[in-house]
Amino acid sequence: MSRIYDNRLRLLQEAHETLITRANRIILPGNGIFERYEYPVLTNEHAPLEWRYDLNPETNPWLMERIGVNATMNAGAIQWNGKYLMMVRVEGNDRKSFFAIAESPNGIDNFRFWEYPIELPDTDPNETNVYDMRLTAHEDGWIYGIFCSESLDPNAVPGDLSSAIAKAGIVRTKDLKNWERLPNLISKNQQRNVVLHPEFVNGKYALYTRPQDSFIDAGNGGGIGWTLIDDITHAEIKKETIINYRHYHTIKEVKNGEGPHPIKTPKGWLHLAHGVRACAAGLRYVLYLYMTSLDDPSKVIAQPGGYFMAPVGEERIGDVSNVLFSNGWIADEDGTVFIYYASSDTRMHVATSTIERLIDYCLHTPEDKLRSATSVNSISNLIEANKLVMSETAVAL
Ligand code: M1P
Repeated sequence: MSRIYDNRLRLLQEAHETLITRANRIILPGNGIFERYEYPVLTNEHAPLEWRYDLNPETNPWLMERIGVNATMNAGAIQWNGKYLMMVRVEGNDRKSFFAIAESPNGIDNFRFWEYPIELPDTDPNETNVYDMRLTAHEDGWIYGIFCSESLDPNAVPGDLSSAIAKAGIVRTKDLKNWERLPNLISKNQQRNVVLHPEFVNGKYALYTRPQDSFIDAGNGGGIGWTLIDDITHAEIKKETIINYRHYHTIKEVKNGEGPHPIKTPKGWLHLAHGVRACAAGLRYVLYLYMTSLDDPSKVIAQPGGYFMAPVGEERIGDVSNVLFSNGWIADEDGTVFIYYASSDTRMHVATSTIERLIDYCLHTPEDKLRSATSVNSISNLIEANKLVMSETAVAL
């Protein structure tokens, strides 16, 4: 082996191991609702060296990278055998995304990819790209993954190489290793951000949907939809109802999509979603929370106004800047919630909170009443209430 090869291998292995085993640090005091962490939990550099380098000194004497990884983003998440797993959207330098599982012992650092990426059953030669898988451990005993399956629009005019079709692909597994591909969701609209509810509703499978008129534009697609499915092995949308609408001059004016599947809490189903607005710099993606009824998961019972998380600092910058996107979170038995979110379509982060705090946030944050005057009113009401508390505290002292 040449000295160049030997030195580079040692440097690469040391740098990789140092990155993966780096301890993450909570950033305090935060806003009381959740805490961010100092380092991203996953970057393109976390991808195993074996995926990227030909490690044979005969065929790669300079130890050059042969297959580049561009981004690690938009990960589904699940707890598995006491470990925290992300189903990561890995994007290669060739722009193709694929899925790979990264595992951590504690949910906040030491995420390490499994040896191989997921080899999805390849059932459709027109399927060009796959991404943004939501994992749901359903009460039927299967773990489902629903993801976006993208292909070139067959009706695109000659020369238009951008128009695409988004469908919801469905896979299921019992061990996260062997995956069964089910037929794509049949829908009259294009679909992205489709999420399986973890319980049967009226004896049927329930899906959160996001109908859209075209690949990019929601068009008449009003927001987050809801549909009941008779047979998940031949899933078809027969009736779709919008349960969470887009609104003028809100964080979800342009697009509105469900994140991971909701978490069941004593006060209702807790939902994490993304809202999109347009501005001079392009689209701005933020995360928000809402709650639905335990009796009817399609009935909204709490909608705190504004965003829950928006990009800050380095999160603002990346391949698609000004984007936070989440399709994975994990609730521990002790009530801790690990929120996995991607920034700017580039890297994965974690934030932590608790079920109790997130419910409190949902139930006590004023709703967006859709006008500046009503927003000022909410602030004035808070100031008045605070004055009362402060004067009572002063009297007590
Ligand atoms: O680039 C931002 C996001 O754009 C799309 O989001 P949506 O489905 O809401 O339109 C997706 O391509 C998503 O993966 C991406 O992060």
